[in-house]
Amino acid sequence: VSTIRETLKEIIPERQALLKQIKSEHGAKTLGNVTVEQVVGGGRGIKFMLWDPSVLDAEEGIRFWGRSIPECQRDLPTAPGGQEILPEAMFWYLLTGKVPTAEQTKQFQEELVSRSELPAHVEKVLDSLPKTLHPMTQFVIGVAALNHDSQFAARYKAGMKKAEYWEPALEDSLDCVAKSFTIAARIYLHSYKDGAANMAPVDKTKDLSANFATQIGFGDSEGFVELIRLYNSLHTDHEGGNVSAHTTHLVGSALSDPFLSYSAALGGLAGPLHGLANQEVLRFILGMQKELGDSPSDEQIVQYIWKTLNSGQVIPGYGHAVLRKPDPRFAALREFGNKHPETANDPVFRMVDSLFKVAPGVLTEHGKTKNPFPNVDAASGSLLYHYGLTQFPYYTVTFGTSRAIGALSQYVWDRALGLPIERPKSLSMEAILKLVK
Ligand code: FCX
Repeated sequence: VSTIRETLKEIIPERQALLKQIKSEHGAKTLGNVTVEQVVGGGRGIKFMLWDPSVLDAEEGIRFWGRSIPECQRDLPTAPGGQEILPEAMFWYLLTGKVPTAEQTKQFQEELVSRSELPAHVEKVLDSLPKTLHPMTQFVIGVAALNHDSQFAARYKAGMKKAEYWEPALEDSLDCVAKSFTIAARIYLHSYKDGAANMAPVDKTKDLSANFATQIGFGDSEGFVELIRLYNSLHTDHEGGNVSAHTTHLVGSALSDPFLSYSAALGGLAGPLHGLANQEVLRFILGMQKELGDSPSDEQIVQYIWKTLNSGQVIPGYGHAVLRKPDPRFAALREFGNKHPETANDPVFRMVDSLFKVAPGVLTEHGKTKNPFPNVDAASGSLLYHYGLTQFPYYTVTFGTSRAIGALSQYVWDRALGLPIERPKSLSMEAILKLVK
């Protein structure tokens, strides 16, 4: 069985040659003009960054190395007896563009799980934080503290050659993903239970999701474990321009190690317009349930949405900077909810479904958002809530364990391809006026 290192060693020269060819044959060609509106409008649509593991189409949604979500669900390995993609298999796939065999998946899973224990200093730092500190802030701190043992930082200091960068970048990235699951579990026990002193030790025969579920006390629920596998596979990557992926790429371009790069990304994921939206969705749905009861009529939901919009708030879980159709990640989570009898009849999940029926119409009539459809955050929280993970300020942490997989896959490629430090041009208003005169 070839390992992840051997597989990458084989592919990297091919991709390096492809990039060289693209640069030499097409380097001077243009990919489009940049308008003033784009510069002052968050860079929408500017083709700016190289990002291999996934590409987002506005109509169709995300494709991972060319495969849609249903195609990944068809082709990627699951846990024995399970139905959902294993995040470990997704990680291999995002790193290499190749579907891992069952053997490779098993070996890779074992390697990741064996890396998932935390250094004592990280446990100490996490356990010393105020329990009331937002779980995402704890996550930022925990991941940054892993930098203490960064192989990339140590080897850079010792004078490593540029051609070798990807190797310790890979080692650190595997550590960062594996340990993020354990950090996440520790944060949960610290914030919402009696602390992490008695946290279950890692079971090396199980996958990252099953270990995480056991550590936070939900290991007996096969439905929950499968949800965590699906959740962690779906949130991995959404091309490079979103705040968390782009931050990893940007900070990494200064040759900051994977831990520092991903810790910075988690700060962006913690924003309400990005990953924190899944927490906001649950707050919104529970507020609606409290006011309207378990089975409100469509008309009542429409009125509730208007009330929210008229008070100047956004409808969390709806809209997207790139997508113009319902998010296929939402569709996959909704399908999960509908296919399991226990979730299908859950009042909070049903509420998500009822909202989906009417919200696009209201948002269209409201006329502001360019995309009135649900994004990934619209359904995910209600499923976690069903299984008893009811502390919704925690939800973005589960997004964060997953996003590490995609963002750090590209981090490894950034180093393998020798991409330079990122430094786009900014302009003052006066400079813009001078240029457009
Ligand atoms: N409810 C109400 N108004 C909305 C809206 C929504 N769900 N989505 C967009 N709008 C508004 C914007 O606030 C903006 O208003 P303004 O002109 O007064 O500033 C206008 O519509 C145009 O915005 P638009 O171009 O459609 O969207 P952007 O690219 O600027 O922003 C996000 C995209 C996702 C930030 C936006 O749709 C939003 O705020 N949605 C709610 C929060 C959310 O669900 N975020 C998660 C997104 C994602 F899936 C993730 O990263 O996790």
